[in-house]
Amino acid sequence: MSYRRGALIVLEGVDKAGKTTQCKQLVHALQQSGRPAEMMRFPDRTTQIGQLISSYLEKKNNLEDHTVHLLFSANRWEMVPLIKKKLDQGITLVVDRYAFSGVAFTSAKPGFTLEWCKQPDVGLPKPDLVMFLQLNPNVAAERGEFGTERYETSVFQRTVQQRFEQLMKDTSVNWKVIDAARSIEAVHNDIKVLCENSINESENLPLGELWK
Ligand code: ADP
Ligand code: FDM
Repeated sequence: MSYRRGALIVLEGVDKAGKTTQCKQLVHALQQSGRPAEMMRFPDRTTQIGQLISSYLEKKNNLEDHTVHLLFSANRWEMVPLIKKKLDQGITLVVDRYAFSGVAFTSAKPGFTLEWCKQPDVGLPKPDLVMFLQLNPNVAAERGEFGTERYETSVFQRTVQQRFEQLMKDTSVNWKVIDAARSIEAVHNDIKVLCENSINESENLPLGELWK
């Protein structure tokens, strides 16, 4: 039986690494080359759970740290039926942040282990490819001031970067590190090649389960 699903592609990286810019360009390039592709982002602030998260990030409400971690995870789980449906339809999903941001950000807070933080996301659809946009915090700072949202401080972002580095040691995930300090176009070209290879490799393989 022929089975051609879309690929689940994730872009991760610290603030201002260029994730959103690159996700948009990648989706556009894939569509131009005749491959069905759509963008998703987490948190998805449009759902009820997403709205709670959004007002937490905007510091309009406070939530207990474990609670907000579980809400970020729930915000991914609520999208799983849609993710699976799109992939089954042959649509490649390009996702701006996923469970790796979830773990990296919460575990950067005092008292949280990587292991605890991973548990709620165990079993999510496993990305076929996770591209980590690597950017030195000093270069990121040149891309503009931090905004006013929660987590947007250089001290916190440095800890987040360390947590991402710990997560990238896990070889069960298909990580690719991209030098994000180059021009938008140079970064895009690398990402596009990796993504096209991943689409070709994944199309006949079943979707995996994350951290299982
Ligand atoms: P992120 O989603 O990772 O926070 P963005 O894509 O929003 O990053 O980019 C942050 C800022 O940096 C934007 O102003 C964007 O135009 C700029 N930018 C993105 N990629 C590059 C790049 N390769 N070189 C210089 N500036 C960039
Ligand atoms: N974030 C994002 C988390 O703390 N946990 C998560 O699971 C995810 C997906 O939320 F500071 C953080 C990371 C970032 C913020 O910002 C979302 P953007 O600008 O919408 O990506």
